[in-house]
Amino acid sequence: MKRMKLSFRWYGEEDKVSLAHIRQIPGMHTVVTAVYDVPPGEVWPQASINALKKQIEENGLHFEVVESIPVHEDIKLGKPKRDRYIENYCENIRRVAAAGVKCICYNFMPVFDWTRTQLDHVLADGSTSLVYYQEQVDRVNPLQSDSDLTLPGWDASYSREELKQVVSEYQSMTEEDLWANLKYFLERIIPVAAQCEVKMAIHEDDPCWSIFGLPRIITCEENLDRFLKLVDDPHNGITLCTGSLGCSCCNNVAKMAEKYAAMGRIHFVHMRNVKVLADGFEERAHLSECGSLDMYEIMKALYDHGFSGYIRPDHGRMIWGETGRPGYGLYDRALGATYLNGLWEAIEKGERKK
Ligand SMILES: [Mn+2]
Repeated sequence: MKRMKLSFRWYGEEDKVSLAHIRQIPGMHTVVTAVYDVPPGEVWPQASINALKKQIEENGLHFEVVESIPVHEDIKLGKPKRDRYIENYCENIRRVAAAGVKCICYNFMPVFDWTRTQLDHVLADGSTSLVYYQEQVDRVNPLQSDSDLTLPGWDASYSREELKQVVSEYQSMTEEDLWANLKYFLERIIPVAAQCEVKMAIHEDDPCWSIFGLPRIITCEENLDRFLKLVDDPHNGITLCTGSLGCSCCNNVAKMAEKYAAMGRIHFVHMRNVKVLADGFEERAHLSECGSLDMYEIMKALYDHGFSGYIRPDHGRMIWGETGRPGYGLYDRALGATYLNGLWEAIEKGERKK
């Protein structure tokens, strides 16, 4: 019987959420983590990878998914040094594969990873969540160094001047340039992933539209179709992030789940719900009625098309007085995990009775 493998993101020793707690979530299979103390573009020490594996396995869990191996900006920009960084990337694939990793999540967003305008917006029930209001984003100009506005989630590893520098390097780059650089990267890493039997799973851009004039391409069905054809190999797949795609009402996430699961190209799923607003979105509890996404329809699509990859509850709210890394507390994500288990069991048993 094909079955999803439930997973949970963990930020290592620094994480306030412990492996001892994660293992108590019913049905938990895999811990999703990474080596976080090596700068992007460099090779991860095998000892660090093996230490993660050991700790996770000592807690009765598996270490089969890495999120993320970051892609150096020089690769996205197509700069001369990219070949060296791509070779390091390939070496990281080999090293995590040697430790038993089966799936690697990564993204190809210029400069900024996920972007939000507030990380502790108070919802009606007193919980807090991450929100994105376009009108606030539009007031920020990363090229203006005297601007005192910053957004949470911005990479603290850049100083304001460095940020200005790297953003300006993208100013002359078109979406087509970014596609070409992505293709160049995939053509070199996918054969290595295939050899190591590792599934590469690109994460969609979050939110799935251009911000600050930077090109963004992993945003919609048309572009995901194009992405999968760049290197048409089952090892070149996607992380279906329901919240990243679902914050645009142009994306029909259940339809995309159905299509790409049927193609065998969804290797990892991030399940979270968002409430789409006229001018942005708010992250909400996982339950369908709390947001704009029909979580049942998405799970049903995955089930119907034989999904047997990894799935994890994505960002959760902060509830019950918990403090910690925004989006990555224990309680609401554990509720999300239990909800995913419930959906799957109900769908599976309902289908068996037919
Ligand atoms: Mn995600």
